[in-house]
Amino acid sequence: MLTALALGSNLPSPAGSPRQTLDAAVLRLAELGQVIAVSSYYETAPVGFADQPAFLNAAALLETSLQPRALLDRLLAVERDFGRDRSHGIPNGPRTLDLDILLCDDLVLDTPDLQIPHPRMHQRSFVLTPLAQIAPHLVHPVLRKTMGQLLGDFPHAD
Ligand code: PH2
Ligand code: MG
Ligand code: MG
Repeated sequence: MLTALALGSNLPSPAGSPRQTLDAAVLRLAELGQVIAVSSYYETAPVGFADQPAFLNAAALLETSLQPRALLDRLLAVERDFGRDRSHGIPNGPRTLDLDILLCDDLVLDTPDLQIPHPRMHQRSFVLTPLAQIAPHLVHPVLRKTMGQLLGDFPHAD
């Protein structure tokens, strides 16, 4: 299935700076399927918890035969390999690496630990800006708008 992923980092990881971390994370994604596209890296102001470093955010398209639940487990393992520690994190706080599933084809899934589409993706320009760069015509299966349209809905899209 064609999967859209969000990548984010705002702390150094064992791979180095956030930029080096995203570079290394993309290489790990290639172990999970075929990486179809990777966006530019965007420096973004933190959303939700302001007192933390700026993020580096990106999006990727991954063609994978893994089912979403299995893909999530693999992404969480990659996050851990890059030093992500979920045991004492502030919600929305700083992280070495965040890998989120945004969309999987036109699947709609609502389980306690995995919701697809990502429930906040359409409210976050740090997600929509990179995703609309690489997949402007991809359609949100619930809102029935393209990524380009969702980004355009932002009054102050940057
Ligand atoms: N991730 C969050 C919370 N806030 N802000 C930015 N700019 N980028 C993120 O990736 C981000 C965030 C929780 O996942
Ligand atoms: Mg996230
Ligand atoms: Mg996450």
